[in-house]
Amino acid sequence: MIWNPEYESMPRRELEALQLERLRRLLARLAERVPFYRERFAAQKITPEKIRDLAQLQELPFTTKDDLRENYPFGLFAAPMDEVVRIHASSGTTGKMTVVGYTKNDVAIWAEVMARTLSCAGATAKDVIQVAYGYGLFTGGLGVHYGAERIGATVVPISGGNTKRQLTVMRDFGTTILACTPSYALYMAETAREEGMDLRGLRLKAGVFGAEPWSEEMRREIQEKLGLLAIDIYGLSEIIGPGVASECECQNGLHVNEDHFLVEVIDPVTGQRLPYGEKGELVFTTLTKEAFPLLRYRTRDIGILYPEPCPCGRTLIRMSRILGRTDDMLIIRGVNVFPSQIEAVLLAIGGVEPHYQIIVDRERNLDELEIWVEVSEGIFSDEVKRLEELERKIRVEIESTLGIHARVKLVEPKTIARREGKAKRVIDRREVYAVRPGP
Ligand code: DLL
Repeated sequence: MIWNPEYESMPRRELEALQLERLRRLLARLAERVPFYRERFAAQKITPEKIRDLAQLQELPFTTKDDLRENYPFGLFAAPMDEVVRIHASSGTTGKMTVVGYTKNDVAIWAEVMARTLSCAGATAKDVIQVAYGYGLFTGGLGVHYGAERIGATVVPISGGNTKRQLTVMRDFGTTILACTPSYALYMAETAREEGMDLRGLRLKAGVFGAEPWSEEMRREIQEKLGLLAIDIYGLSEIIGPGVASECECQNGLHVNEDHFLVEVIDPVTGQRLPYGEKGELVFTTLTKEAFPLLRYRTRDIGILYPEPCPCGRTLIRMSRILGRTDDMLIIRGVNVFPSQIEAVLLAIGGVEPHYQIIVDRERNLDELEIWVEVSEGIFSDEVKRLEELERKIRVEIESTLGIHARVKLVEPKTIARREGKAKRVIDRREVYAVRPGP
């Protein structure tokens, strides 16, 4: 079902006129309320009022994750704090969080785009939606929650973790739609099998899975083991959270909610816009957000745009699944992790060398993080007890900074291979990015 046909199936010409009108309003708001943008427009001699055509968007500057970091925490907000009703955050490159804010109206728009997303998966007021994304600063839990309430479905806000209880709830409450990361869905399936429970015999009909990369092969496995339609949903905190784009029942590309988020694909090296069908970095402009609007935000996510009409009747453009990243961000159990954060923790501890290796693997459908660290000569010849203590300290520090558990292995000096040129710090054995580009 299409939640809001007026916008989701709007003729392209009308949609583009609406986008232009909203873009102009956005530029005025940025120039008026955000010193960062005002100064940037002035320095580049940009007069926002002169933008009269969507193609002119290409003349406007990008916003990057570094810009967010430099304006931490609220420097880019375009609404006074008394209008901000919610804050969310995700991890940033150097440990500084990316902080985002919402006005009442932003929360309402978020509920609207999430209602569209859930409707894409066939949700109606009759459904029982189990929200197993994390609640908290992460946008997954509350994002799905508000969308599900907007539809009038029955929401089960169980959050992540406690897998056996998830399964009991799924069976006893008659969950029809599951919302979690794709890897957690597979982990649930495996736990169910161990418990002698057949998920295919339950009432599950669809799942909205995202927040991390997955592949067509994983989709097949999830659909078979859980007996449901697995829908890919995409979003990022900076833009709104989940609700930026979602697959429909055709499972052939994700419709971008373009009346709220204008999407472009650019060459990540030159910054030039690429034609439809070409692979590049996804860039979003928020057209309606009040508290935290962003102009041409570079996501570092790689994808392709497909303008061809979709059989579902939505006219919103489709993007491929995410095909990679332009940076080295890893997503481990749904948490965004930058190798630089791990490095910062290690170097602050002392007794270890700046040589380390990060190994990410998937064991029983759960991400495992292992860190090999070289210790200094002096320490290595020490007693076992001191080494164990160091290992423990690193583990605890990693857990408290990144919020995820890591296995730590101390190795002798000079055991980690040195490379000329770029060090290969990360070995990711999960093969999460799809080989095929999509529709
Ligand atoms: O992960 C928002 C979200 C929650 C999306 C629940 C979907 C479901 P962040 O924590 O800011 O926000 O992480 C955003 O996650 O730039 C992508 O690299 C990655 N990502 C999100 N959805 C997908 C997806 C949420 N469907 C970052 N496929 C993004 C691949 C995804 N990667």
